[in-house]
Amino acid sequence: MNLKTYQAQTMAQALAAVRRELGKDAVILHTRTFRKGGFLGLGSKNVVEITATSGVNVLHPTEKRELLNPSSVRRNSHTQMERKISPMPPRSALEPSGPAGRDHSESISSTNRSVSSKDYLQQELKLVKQMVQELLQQNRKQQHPSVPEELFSAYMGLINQEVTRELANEVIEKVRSQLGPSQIMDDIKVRELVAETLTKMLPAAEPITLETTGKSKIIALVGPTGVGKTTTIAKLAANFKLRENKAVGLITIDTYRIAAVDQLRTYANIINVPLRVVLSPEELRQAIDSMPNMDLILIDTAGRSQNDDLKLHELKSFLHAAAPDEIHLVLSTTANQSVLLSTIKRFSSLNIDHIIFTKLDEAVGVGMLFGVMKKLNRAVSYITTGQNVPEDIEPGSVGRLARMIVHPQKGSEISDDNIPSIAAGEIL
Ligand SMILES: Nc1nc2c(ncn2[C@@H]2O[C@H](COP(=O)(O)OP(=O)(O)OP(=O)(O)O)[C@@H](O)[C@H]2O)c(=O)[nH]1
Ligand SMILES: [Mg+2]
Repeated sequence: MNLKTYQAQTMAQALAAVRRELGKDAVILHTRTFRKGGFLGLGSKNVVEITATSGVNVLHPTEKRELLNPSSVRRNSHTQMERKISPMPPRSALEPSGPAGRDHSESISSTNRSVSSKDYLQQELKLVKQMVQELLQQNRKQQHPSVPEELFSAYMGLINQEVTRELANEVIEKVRSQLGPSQIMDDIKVRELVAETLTKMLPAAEPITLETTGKSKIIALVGPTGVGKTTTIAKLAANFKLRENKAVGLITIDTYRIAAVDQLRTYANIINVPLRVVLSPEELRQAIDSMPNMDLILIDTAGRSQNDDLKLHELKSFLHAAAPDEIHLVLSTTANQSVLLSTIKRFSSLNIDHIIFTKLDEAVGVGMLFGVMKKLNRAVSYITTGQNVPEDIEPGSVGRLARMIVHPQKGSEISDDNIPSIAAGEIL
């Protein structure tokens, strides 16, 4: 290490000398001020002395720790403190700090140290940030080579909302092909188009439409246990009966649990609609025939595990006897995507016509529902958004789901200005 001592009348002059000889890499190790010359204290002059070097670069780990916590340095001895100062970035060490006093060694050193350590840490942080950004950039490019730079944040928005990568790629490619160079930078425009594109890619909502010929419409709800089939039937019955003024009949084949029948009977009594409880496919047919004047007959089924082939087979024979106009598969959005996909796989043997997504108020990721819709290629008839009967149900607007994805911060607040009636026609 090349140690040199510089003396001058002022700190500024001493620093200039250091800078001139050792250059910008110089590191100040020590400063002091003393009086020199004269006789018996008369005529002496202030001298500022700086000890500096240009050969120090390496920082020991323990010293780094102390730099991160300057108060620990302050507690150290003078000599130790000087040692800590040496690795500081040279430029700030060379900047004059404070007026020259009687003994600057302590104050200048500690000021230099705090200024230097701050600069040093800032530079380090900047470097680390830069490195992380470069790594992320590389990583994301490797993982998503086809996603254009400008649309990457829209793409990541979809992925964060659990839209599958394939679907997100498809959406972004379509959006890109529709936007000019200036529009592609417009975040709002991009979001709108993403929602619109997603909406168009999937079947439009198809809530129940009633026959105008006087024939009863027969709808069966099937699905795994506890997804909300019975509650949804109660919501539908209440809406059609009380809001649409339609004649509604209920049938349940869920006789496995006494509580299940009681649950539906309670709703039937409150809404004031007839309820038939049947034990076999034959009884089911008879029950339907016994309600000839109904606009709508809703059939509640027992929850079936998608892993229980026997019970699914039994359910099939009930459905065969009922010959419903539509079978709606009820899926809880609290399940994850793989559970939903395996459920639709097993229930697809029942010739599903529509999907009802329940528990959107507790959904784990709205985006995955698009993958499910695409996989099943069936329209959503309804979504349910809470336990309240009859209000927490609405037609399954794909547009509303898409807007929930592109504006996740607004969550379930996003609603159509005018949520259509439960029995409305085509809804986007
Ligand atoms: N948070 C929330 N809970 C719901 C919703 N729909 C139904 N539930 C609740 O889910 C639970 C199960 O509802 P059920 O209607 O009994 O479900 P199920 O599919 O008929 O159940 P099983 O007949 O046992 O197969 C109940 O506590 C309902 O209140 C919804 O949209 N949101
Ligand atoms: Mg039930």
